[in-house]
Amino acid sequence: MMRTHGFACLVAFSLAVDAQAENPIIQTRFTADPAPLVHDGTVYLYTSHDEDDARGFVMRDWRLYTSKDMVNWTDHGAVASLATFPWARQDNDAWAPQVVERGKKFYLYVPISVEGWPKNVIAVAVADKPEGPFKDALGHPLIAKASYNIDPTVFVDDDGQAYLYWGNPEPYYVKLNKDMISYSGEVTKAGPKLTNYQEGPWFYKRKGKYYLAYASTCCSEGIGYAMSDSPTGPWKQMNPLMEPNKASSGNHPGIIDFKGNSYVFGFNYQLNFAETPIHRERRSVTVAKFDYNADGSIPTQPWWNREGVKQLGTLDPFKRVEAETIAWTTAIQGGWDHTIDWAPCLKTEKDEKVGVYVTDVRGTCSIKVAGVDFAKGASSFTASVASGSQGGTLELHLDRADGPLIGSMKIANTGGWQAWREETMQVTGASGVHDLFLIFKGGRDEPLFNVDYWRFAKAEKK
Ligand code: FUB
Repeated sequence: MMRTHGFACLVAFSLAVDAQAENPIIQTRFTADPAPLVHDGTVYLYTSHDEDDARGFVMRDWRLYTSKDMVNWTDHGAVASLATFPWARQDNDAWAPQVVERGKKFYLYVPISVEGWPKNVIAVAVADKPEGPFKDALGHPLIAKASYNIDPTVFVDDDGQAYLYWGNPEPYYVKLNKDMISYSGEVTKAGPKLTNYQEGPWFYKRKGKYYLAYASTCCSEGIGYAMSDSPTGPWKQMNPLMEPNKASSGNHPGIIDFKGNSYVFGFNYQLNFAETPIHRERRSVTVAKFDYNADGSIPTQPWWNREGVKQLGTLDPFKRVEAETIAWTTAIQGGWDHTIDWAPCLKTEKDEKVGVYVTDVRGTCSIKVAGVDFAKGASSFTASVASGSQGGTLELHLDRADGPLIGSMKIANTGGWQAWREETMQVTGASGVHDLFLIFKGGRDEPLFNVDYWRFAKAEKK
């Protein structure tokens, strides 16, 4: 989290590298119901999405963020939406998703609703790549209407049998067929009853043991989990994985192992409460690292912290970096001595031509990219930009928003918001590993300029 600091602190701490991420990990949108998938050295984090003006649940699409280091997250925009399922209700109810991989295809399971009571169904869409686009696999629900049909989670066991669990206020399961879009046998209630089960199951296997983690003990929700020696139970309820917290009515686990570490994702309402004291369904995905006990059980974890998790490795700035790769973004209001925890100052949009880009940047606005390895040095910085306004200034600082300035350039009107062109500035003083802050400066009345991607050039060897 950005702290209040003045220039005295700037001198004292200018060499500090804060490679810690911040929780919540996405600040450009309200996100919930995290569903991480590890594929090819990358975490693909699928989320549901609370609209900016939501009071209760207002949810219309599912979004994807990726990271190789657990700290810098790249926005891939919406990978599916209610329009993917034209036979479903179109104005709301795009709830908790999960994507699993099988046979080089990626299957997205989602709860949505249809006309009439009960309204909840589970649908499946398929894609050739984890980034989508996901297409409706059936043209109708996979799991027919029932009041308990929310929050699907799918796991493919070592013997090839896939299981779909889901449900509120009790978990149900079916065995999926190999095609992943049909099932065999009856819908069955999992048991024996898990007394603290609420919703949001997350089903997986680790070291021969099966786990069913879930949002527990409504409301406030913590995270509970159960273990079993078999994929269909009987389930043994374990200690709470995370106790509920009054600051958050909801929670929703997604659990992975990645690069030798174990992580649990969930959500809190921190960004909502940065904007208003009123509780609204404007949630934000969080992450914590944890360690299993030797017997496979999980010690109770503290509530989501503000610091997030440690970065795994560094980011290479000499390759193209999407501008929507962000460890933290916030408006900087009232000058450097009055930086604040979080206020929105930019958006991301997706476009057929250039993909996702940073847009609608206003005022003084920062993007932190954590743990950037400038190696022996960088000589210049090039960004693809577009502006339909008077433009603004882009400054690059190391370590903090008010850390050493390594370069600055004015971005003028390029002829329109999609009139992209590369602009280059010389940089000095960037070598070794630093957090990089892209600082946008200009007025608040109109957007400054869009940025699609950036990269540094290596300094010539002397
Ligand atoms: O996001 C909508 C619903 O809220 C989810 O489906 C539940 O798990 C809870 O997080």
